[in-house]
Amino acid sequence: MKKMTRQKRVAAIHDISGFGKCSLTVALPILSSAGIETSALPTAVLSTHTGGISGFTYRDLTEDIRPFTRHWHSLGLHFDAVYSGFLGSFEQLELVSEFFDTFKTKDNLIFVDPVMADNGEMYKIFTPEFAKGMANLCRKADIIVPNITEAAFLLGKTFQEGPYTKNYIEKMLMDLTTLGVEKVVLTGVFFDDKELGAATYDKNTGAIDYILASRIPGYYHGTGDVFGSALLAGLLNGFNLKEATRIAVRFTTESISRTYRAKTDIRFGVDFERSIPEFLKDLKLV
Ligand code: PXL
Repeated sequence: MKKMTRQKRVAAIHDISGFGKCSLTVALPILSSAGIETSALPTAVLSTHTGGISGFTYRDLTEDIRPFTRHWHSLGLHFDAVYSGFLGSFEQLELVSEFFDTFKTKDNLIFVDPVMADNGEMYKIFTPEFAKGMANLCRKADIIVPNITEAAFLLGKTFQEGPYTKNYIEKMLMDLTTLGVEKVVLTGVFFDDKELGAATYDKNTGAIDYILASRIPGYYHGTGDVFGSALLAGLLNGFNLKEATRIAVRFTTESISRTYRAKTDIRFGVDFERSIPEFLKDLKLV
């Protein structure tokens, strides 16, 4: 058991997709289970996510973002981290940037997952122009967690299919820090067809680390959000970048592996819920 410390608080800025396990329906339970108070700023309400499911509803909440920001500011709230994910428009990027300006402090963490693309393609609601706006938002972050496709779009480069070389990944990590961020965690890294995982770079220490795990076949929806939420939970529980990434890779891989064995529809998200007990052990919370 860890000794009692002040409870950490996160502002999570994502959409809420009712079904399909991603964004807020993933961030809230994962961060809460790790003992972190999580305030939610929903950017849109959808019946499901947009990844391979048609007919979803989409209620945009752009108009509510500034009033949320002002109200929370008027309450004098402090956040140990601000975690942004899926944002639906340029206007939302602008408003979230304002949120960062309002709540940034000397020692809190602005954590941006530049959700917009995977497998070499932008998600269908985004244009390549959107990547420029997202790159601007990343400039305000302390840590960003793109997958390789998102990293290519952020850098204005053509997506390259894997397997990758260490040179390629390390150049990408360095290039991403030219956006002004201190820490980068790149996901979807692989050097052969057996393993897949993440590469981390901390500009302050110069350390680059690879955390790979056995590859499980299939592309499972929402795993970026599972990974990002677990990584943030690790960082806020005092683990360094490499250790927190290791915990997040393990949590995500276990969740995918259980879902693979259950043969669930890959669009319906992963069974991360039943990985929580092991996750809490890894975090040394139980
Ligand atoms: O997991 C990323 C995500 C979040 N929210 C919505 C999405 C996606 C990815 O497709 O569609 C609505």
